[in-house]
Amino acid sequence: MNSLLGWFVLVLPVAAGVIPRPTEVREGEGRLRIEEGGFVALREPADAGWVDALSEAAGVELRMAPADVGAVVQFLGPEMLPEPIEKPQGEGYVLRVLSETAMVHAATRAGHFHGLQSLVQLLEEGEQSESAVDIACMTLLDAPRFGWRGFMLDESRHFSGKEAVLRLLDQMARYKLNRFHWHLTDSPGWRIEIKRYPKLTQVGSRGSETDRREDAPRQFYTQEEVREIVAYARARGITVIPEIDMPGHADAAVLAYPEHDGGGYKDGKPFKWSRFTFNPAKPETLAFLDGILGEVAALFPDAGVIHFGGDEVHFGWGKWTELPEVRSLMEKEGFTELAEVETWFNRRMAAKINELGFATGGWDEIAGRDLPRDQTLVFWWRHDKPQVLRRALDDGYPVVLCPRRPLYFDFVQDDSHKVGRRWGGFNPLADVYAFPDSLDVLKPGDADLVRGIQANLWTETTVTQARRDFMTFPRLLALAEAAWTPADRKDFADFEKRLQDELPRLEKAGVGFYDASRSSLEVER
Ligand code: TNX
Repeated sequence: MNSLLGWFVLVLPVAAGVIPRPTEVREGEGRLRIEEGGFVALREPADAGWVDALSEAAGVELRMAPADVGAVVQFLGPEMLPEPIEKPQGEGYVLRVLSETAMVHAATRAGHFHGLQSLVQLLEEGEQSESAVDIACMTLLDAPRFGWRGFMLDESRHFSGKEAVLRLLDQMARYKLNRFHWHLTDSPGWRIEIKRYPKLTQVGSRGSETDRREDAPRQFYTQEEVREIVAYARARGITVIPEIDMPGHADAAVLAYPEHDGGGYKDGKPFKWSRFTFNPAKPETLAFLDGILGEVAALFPDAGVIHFGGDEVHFGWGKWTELPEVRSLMEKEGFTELAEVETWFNRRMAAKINELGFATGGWDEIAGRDLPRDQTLVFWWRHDKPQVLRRALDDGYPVVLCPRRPLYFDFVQDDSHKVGRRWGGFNPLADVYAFPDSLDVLKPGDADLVRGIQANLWTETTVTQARRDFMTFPRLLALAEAAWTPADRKDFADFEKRLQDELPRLEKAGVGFYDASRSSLEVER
């Protein structure tokens, strides 16, 4: 019986559960037992929350170690690693589970934080008893494939609100995602308080894609809430990137301040959003946008990047020819096409963002505008235009890959689903997982410029939080593994197995998801 048990323990797969899959797992000998009341030695007392996270995962109460006490979990610098193990850098970590103690080695707080997440997942799947948990000994040597592992949330079409955002950040942190791109403004609603321009939220925050009533409730983040969310994210290793979309997707702002209207005619024809653009050439409008960007810069001091949209104006907006300020700009600069006006506007606003100390993020329309390569980040979204990505890379722009297919989470994930988008196909879990190795426009020499990958949840068709969850999970987990795990360690069948063990944990955390093995029904609203 004993020998049978021993054999059984030996063949138990090591680190079976960790998502995203670690770069390297070395099997150890024996098991580590963590008892009730065990000590955790932190690097910073401010990270006391890590002890709670470990306690919850272990199912036993652990305590912060006083100095010089033997701790069962220790966060250490890379210098404490025994020689033959390569020292972790940046966001990398080495987690050594030995029979007496577990040690997380890293050079940065982010590295320690990622190691913590792996240890939490190991403890959750450990052998838990009333007063102890035990886990197999092993060493994880782990580091991310990409530095930019992002998720974008559209708050304008439908508003998520603070509670949902904090919960999303918790989930992102668990799976080692590190960029939260916050799409805060768009045609249906303006969602961030700007003190200098109070009407942006008094007027512009009312309504949504599906609620066009003039007296619809206001929905936005106060500056205090923004600061709280940014700090919450920072504590979890996540940088929040604000997006203020311009010159298009401007209806909500223009409704509040009509003097900045650039018009909403598309190629001479009226369309749904009648105030779609800002006036791109009016000095007062540029000053207004500068004022907004100034407050945004102060609210997101560590963002590194301010995203200014730049999408879907299609290289000049038909209605602009009617604006006197545009006409005189064209005359003064000798422009013959509206596309030149859009380029001029992009360059003007990018210069402001750079002056504020940030790089400019923009949708892929901004490539080809000769913006400073070292201060611009291009978000490639038009999957049907691989040549745009190719050209941006050849031109030397750093890029984040977030093509509609397979990384737009407003696209359906199962062929039977009806409400979400499609474009010659849809975005099943397996396609998210296979990205970006499934892409054929990349060349080996692009590695330095490809900063990473990101999924975008546009919310036109996601009215409720239940549906936003349904569209986000479990694809967020596939995204996380695609962004973190080296290509040669990716294995979709193995991921699916780990995912089955993970779904009950999502459920416990109150997160909804799509699971074909239970029901293929779509959460439609
Ligand atoms: C395109 S992606 C847009 C968004 C929409 C999305 C819907 C991008 C830069 N613009 O405004 O919400 O498609 O899938």
